Amino acid sequence: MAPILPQLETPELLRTLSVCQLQQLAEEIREALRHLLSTRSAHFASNLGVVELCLALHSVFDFRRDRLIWDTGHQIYPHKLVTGRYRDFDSIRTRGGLMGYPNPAESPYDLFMTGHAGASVSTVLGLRSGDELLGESDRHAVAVIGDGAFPCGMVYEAMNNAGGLKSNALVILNDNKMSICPRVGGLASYLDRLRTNPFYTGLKSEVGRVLNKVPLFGDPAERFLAQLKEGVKAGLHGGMLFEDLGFRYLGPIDGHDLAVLRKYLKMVKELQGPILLHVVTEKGHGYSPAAADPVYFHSPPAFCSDDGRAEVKSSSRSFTDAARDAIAEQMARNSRVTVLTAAMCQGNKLEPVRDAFPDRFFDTGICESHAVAFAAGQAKAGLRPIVDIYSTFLQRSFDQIFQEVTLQNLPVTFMLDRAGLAGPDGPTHHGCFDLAYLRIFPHMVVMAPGDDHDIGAMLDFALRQDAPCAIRYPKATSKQIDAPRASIELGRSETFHWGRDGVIVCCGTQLTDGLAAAAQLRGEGLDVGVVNARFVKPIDRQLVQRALTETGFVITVEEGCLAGGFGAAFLEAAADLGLIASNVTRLGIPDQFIEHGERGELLANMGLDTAGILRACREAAARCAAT
Ligand SMILES: Cc1ncc(C[n+]2csc(CCOP(=O)(O)OP(=O)(O)O)c2C)c(N)n1
Repeated sequence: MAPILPQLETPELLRTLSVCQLQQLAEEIREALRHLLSTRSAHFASNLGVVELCLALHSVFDFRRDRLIWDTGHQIYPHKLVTGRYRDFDSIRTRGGLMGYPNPAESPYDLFMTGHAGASVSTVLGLRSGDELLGESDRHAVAVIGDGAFPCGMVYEAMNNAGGLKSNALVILNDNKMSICPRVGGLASYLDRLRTNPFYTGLKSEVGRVLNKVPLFGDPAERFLAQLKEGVKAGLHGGMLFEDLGFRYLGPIDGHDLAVLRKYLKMVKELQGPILLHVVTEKGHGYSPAAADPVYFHSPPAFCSDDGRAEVKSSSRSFTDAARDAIAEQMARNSRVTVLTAAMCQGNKLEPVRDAFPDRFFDTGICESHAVAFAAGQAKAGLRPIVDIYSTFLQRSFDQIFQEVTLQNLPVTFMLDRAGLAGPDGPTHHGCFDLAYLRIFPHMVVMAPGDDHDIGAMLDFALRQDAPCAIRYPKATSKQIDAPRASIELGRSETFHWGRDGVIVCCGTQLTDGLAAAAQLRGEGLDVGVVNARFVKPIDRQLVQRALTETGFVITVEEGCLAGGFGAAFLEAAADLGLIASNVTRLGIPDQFIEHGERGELLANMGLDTAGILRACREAAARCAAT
């Protein structure tokens, strides 16, 4: 048969295809995904798992009017392929190309730009409510959410609301038994019980057969669905959680059987009130290495071999490795130290810590606000919890950092990974805001290591403080500065060299760029010093005083937003000290959301590399010379 995918300009065509043609299309989509992974790292296993679900949805609903939100959004690739983006697909996750997450600027079929888990049920409910109030109740609203995202607290806030509103909202639970790592917690066990229900396992084929005979609408369909539910309930030997919340529960059904999926979707389309359709899929479906190891294939490096594995390169150490090793060392030294992750054990490379200290390793699932409050409880009880978390996801815990941690002045340590530009994941994953949102809280100590050495030293320092501390570092290969190092002291920067003409004050790992720039400027006859700021809060006031009185110009450098960040803190300190700061240039992330692309190219684009620092120094020196 002729390939279908290249001809597919819009998803409307899907409604005219037979199940057989849809199956062929599913294969073509999987081939496109495999091909993509032969060129670059991308989300893979999750996308393989939703191919049939995506096709079934687009062939039953009309998402030009109906509403569809893919929770988190990392499993959006099949949706992109069938909504007119096949031709651009090879550009995905590259600068200027398609985003790896939903993006309304790319397509009207993407309603929200997302990347953080757990918001889909809320936004779908809001869309539905808006459509009802605006007289467009014919528009269906569908959220597809994975079992990893499903335990997010917000999902239950939304389900509670939906149950009360009795909204016509369809929530499809895509249950593949996995978050990035195997799912954890009580809800995971509950879903296991639903999945292993004898009614589902034993009668699966029977259901498929009966389903063909059931009319789609009206009383017979209702009776059929009621019977199914009774069967599931009987197998559960207990209450039905979702039904008790006001949802009508349907399933579990086979998420790779296009005929069954389409039949169910057509039926639920006609039903009133909130519905939870439980769809069982296999993460990595259709590519056996991914199905066998969905953790590795969640977002693997580009394929190099037939089994999809990447060549094992001489592994360069990353800041994430440095943080993990420092955590392991502290846990070995002190039995009160615990580590918490919110479903990011793999991303934070914590597996060896989990295996070495199973009693003191806590995976809360994708529940960042809970993780922080949980850590506060541990700290109050006398432990020394480390919350190991991506900068962007800690945003979910803003209020817990305020109330449970800093207001109580509890010694919780935050290790913020992926601080700064996260690269190809783009705006939802960049960690631009942490310096600004952490330094506002009384008691909080905020640090940014200048290199690999600082990470271990800062963690050691943090665990000796009687206060909350945060240490933020980027997603990058770690760098080590070859020079004698000062020990970490609260609120003290580290000066490598003082300059007559100017000083570069680096907050974070652009320190090596600052040193390289200063070395080059020396060759040009400019004496520019380099300082490792280390502390954003408390900021080193002695440094501020000296920089504004004993040298020509100051360049502050940070891989974080300029609004409220380190440079802003520097200017505030200058004002408090009554000093004029007109010779200060702040380099950092401008007041805009930053696109996706390789971290290096994004940094270069905003002048946060050696060349950018050089440029800023030369301009500042020229201004000084002119006055
Ligand atoms: C708030 C938040 N925390 C963490 C993540 C990182 N993350 C991305 S996908 C994922 C697993 C999601 O599991 P699930 O929803 O079951 O989807 P699957 O990949 O299994 O299809 C996690 C933890 C995130 N995107 N958002």
